[in-house]
Amino acid sequence: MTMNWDTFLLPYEQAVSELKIKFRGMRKEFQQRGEHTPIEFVTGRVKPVASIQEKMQRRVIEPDLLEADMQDIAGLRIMCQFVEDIYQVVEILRQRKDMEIVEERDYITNKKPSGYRSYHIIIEYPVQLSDGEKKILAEVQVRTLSMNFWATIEHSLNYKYQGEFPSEIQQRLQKAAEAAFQLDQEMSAIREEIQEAQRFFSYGKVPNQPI
Ligand code: 0O2
Repeated sequence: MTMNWDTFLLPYEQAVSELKIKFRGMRKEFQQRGEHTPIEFVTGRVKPVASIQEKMQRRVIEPDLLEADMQDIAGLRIMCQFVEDIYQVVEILRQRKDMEIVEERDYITNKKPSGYRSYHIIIEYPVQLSDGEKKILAEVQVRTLSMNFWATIEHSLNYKYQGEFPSEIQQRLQKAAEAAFQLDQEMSAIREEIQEAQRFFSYGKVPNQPI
């Protein structure tokens, strides 16, 4: 079976564009209210055809099962400042009416053997096409800036070494993952102190009157 990739990927491209706008809109809402935003920035991509084909071979996925079996053809990434923000984002996504969560994978509490940490959510998202609605799967990865830093570097090294890291590099990556985790913990502790101080100083302050 020969695939027409442009036609096949069109709804995925639409989903990625729409979801990027929606997630960035969430950030704006928090900012407009003058609140701490749990979303620092958002990226998205449609998996390149070569990567889809490589994964089809590796996982032995037949073309007619591609839509159901490959959940990350549409991929969104939400970056947060703090680990607590990740769980707030997850909760917001659970409440949304325009998408349905079909699976959650918590690689924060259960880090991958590589040291990888992130919260993955598989959603079913309806795209409106000229001939009707099509529900597609998308993977939303929610992570801190620190987790993203580590994952970006590890991912690019993976390309260089094709997943077969020399043991010294493997060990250094593990250590770096641990350092990234420590950084997140320190930042969370500082955040709590800042919030505590803000509560103390705002006590008795007259709030802004609405216009
Ligand atoms: P991309 O688009 O280049 O990031 P699999 O895809 O077979 O590895 P599965 O079960 O389909 O695994 O999905 P999983 O593990 O929930 O998520 C896969 C995606 O998570 C990967 O996509 C990465 O984006 C990210 N990921 C998972 N493990 C690691 C890791 O050890 N290091 C890094 N840097 N990222 C990881 P792809 O397929 O790599 O594509």
